[in-house]
Amino acid sequence: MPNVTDDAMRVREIELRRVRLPLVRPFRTALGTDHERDALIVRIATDDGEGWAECVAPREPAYSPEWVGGAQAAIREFLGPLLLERPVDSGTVAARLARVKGHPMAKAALETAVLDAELRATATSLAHRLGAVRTSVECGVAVGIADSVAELLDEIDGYVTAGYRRVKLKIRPGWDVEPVAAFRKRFGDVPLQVDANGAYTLADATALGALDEFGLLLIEQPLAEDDLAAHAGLARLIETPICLDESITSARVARRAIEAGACSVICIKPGRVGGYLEAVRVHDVCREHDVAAWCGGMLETGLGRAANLALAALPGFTLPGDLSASARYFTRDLTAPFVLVDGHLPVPSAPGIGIAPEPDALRDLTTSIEVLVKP
Ligand code: NPG
Repeated sequence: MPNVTDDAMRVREIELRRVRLPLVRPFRTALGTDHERDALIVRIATDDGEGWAECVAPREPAYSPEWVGGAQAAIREFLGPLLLERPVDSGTVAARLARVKGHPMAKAALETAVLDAELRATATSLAHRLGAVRTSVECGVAVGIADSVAELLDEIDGYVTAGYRRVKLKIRPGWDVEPVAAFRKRFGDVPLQVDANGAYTLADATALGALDEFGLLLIEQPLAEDDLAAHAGLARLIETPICLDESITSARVARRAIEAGACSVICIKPGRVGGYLEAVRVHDVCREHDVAAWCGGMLETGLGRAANLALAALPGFTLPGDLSASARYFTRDLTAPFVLVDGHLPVPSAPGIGIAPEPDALRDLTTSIEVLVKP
């Protein structure tokens, strides 16, 4: 295990706080329907100051094996004690936590909190630390499955009018060609991509090939996450570029997927790969192979969004991300709201992740608090 550097800091306390934010409209996907965001917010207290992070684990283990209650338990039982044990710095958090298998979203939250504390103490922004080259990023919007195509088009109309630079439609068998064709008819060549969350099989190749004529930017995770070979097979059968999300759990897997011909685009989510530092390594693999990348979203509050904006400002993020304004998700965000300006959101430039929860919002939205200290 790598040695901690002179910059190592002692984590005195880990606060695990659950917050509940109703969504402005239900978000329906092939995985289920979300009505609210039940998020785990991590705050660490160190000798050098505090650090904040949002754990992206969703309410149910439907996207991946992780869920918010499980992430909290993993931190309480195993990951938290490892972090509290002795001083640590951001570059060694992942190695410290590696003896616990899995739980990338829980690990990512702890690493981000350490990064935030470290960067605040040295007045450095996360964007600078990660290698950002932009001060604002182009935004896309993800649109859930609707009750009817007419309702879907109405919802999208609001987003296109608001200035989003690309739209992502959630699809599943029976809700694919029809909404895509209707979108093209109504919105012309507005950049469009679709996300299946693994709902198809290779036997659906003909149905997926029917999307070829619509000039989509990409189809995200059409098949099962553990089947790179099937994605490589599908890539030979359809023209729409294949993007992987759930399948990409590390930089090593990203390299393998690209080399296997399983994808030509990658959606990078820090929580899915265990943190922002590994997310940068996935980004580097994409650049090395000339593979397009974009930053995914998991209905984060402003806290998680701030950090995602820093990541999306790296040069290899060549497509708009699932990075939307606070108002697309919540009537009241946990932080000062992110507001879309000309289809872009600003990359936070203040130290650390560049934002902290608003005290009143934090108080009003909290449903429970648990504090871990060194035994
Ligand atoms: O804008 O944050 C956003 C939502 C983007 O569609 C989105 N996320 O499958 O990528 C996904 C999906 C998701 C949301 C997955 C929540 C898991 C939890």
